[in-house]
Amino acid sequence: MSTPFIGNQAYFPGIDAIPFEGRGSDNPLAFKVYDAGKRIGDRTMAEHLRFAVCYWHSFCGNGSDPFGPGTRAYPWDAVGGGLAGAEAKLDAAFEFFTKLGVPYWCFHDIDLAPDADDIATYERNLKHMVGLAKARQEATGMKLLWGTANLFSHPRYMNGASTNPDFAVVARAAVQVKNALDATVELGGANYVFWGGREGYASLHNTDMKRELAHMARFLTMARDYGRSIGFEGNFLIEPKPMEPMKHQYDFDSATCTGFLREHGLDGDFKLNIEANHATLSGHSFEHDLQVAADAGLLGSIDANRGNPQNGWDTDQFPSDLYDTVGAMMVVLRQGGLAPGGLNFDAKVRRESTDPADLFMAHIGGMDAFARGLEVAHALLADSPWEGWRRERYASFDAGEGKAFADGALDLAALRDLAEKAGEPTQRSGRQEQYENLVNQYLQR
Ligand code: XLS
Ligand code: NI
Ligand code: NI
Repeated sequence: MSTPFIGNQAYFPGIDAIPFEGRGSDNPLAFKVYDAGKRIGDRTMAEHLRFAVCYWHSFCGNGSDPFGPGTRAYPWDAVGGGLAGAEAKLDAAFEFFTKLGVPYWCFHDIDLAPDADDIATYERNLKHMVGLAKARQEATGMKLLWGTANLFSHPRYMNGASTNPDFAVVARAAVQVKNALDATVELGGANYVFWGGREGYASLHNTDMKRELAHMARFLTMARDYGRSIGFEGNFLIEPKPMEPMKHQYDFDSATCTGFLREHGLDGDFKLNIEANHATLSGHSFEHDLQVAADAGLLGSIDANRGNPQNGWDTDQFPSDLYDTVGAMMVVLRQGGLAPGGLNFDAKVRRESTDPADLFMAHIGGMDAFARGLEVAHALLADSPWEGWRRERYASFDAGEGKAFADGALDLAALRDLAEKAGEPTQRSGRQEQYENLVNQYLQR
């Protein structure tokens, strides 16, 4: 099997299109579960999962950490910096996307194009790279899940972007958001993401939180209005994260972001992009933050990764835990799917994983983990007693006085009188273990 690469040279020689070989295969460069065209319920796996590869970790990251420099020198890095380096990276990225067989990708403005303090140079670089990316999208059929602007790396944003106490920095942030929106529209992006990297504070001593939050809402409203004015019809997405890099970030978790969007009248245009490792950093489970977003009608997209239970930071590991993927896909299936969102691998290979092949194996594992999560969640919802058990647990609200209560047809005094008539409630088990056993039973099928 061979896949044509787009560009000047092959950056992943010796690796062809990743085939589906099934569970019996020991080939590390083959899918064991993810079979794009396999139907699960009313859709194919590819249609359910809508996988995306992220540009930043996979093609810009080099393994550096606070204690040491990068460990990886990928072949496209040898081209050097500037536009030539950016073009090589783009070729490598599209070769990777098409060999892996994912339909979507995601990027920040300055992942794709070289940054520059001079605004005209920055804009020229980005336009040039967007033109090339558009040609590669057309040649390969790849689509953009979302675009975004990096408003957290440059030192000018150290005190925040839209929440910066200095108006000059807030305005400078608009340069990048306007251009990233233009780029997203030009590339037909389905969504546009705001991750508030430094929107928060390190100390309340010097921070007027109320004022900063009002500025953030103003800025997002302006971005929404600009996006709509240039024809962007997709969802704007906020990505909750409680901390890191700031001590406290304003977009703490799903519940906090839901309240913020509703308070500022933004919930018609904005939804949430939930990242597994951010949910766990905020003290929740991945599944919990997905459910809170879904219940608010605001689950827009997912950044798929995982944290490490021993570490209190955003380790951005590739997802491999099947309980996590089953739990996530239960929420996604119950809400009828993720579109126009998708599952973006906002994940990086470990610093010690230095071969280009590791990048493939990491994504293959993540895709197989979510494909298995999809199969099991679908079977649990469609074929197992699970939903029936849950319905039965709440059945006392389906008719009679319970229904009258839920419908608002009873007052507190009437409720008291009903209790007196009924006597002490009969104890009813929650049966958590029964559900847990069912998950394991279906995982082993
Ligand atoms: C960082 C975030 C970031 C966003 C995009 O923790 O996950 O990668 O997804 O800015
Ligand atoms: Ni993250
Ligand atoms: Ni993310």
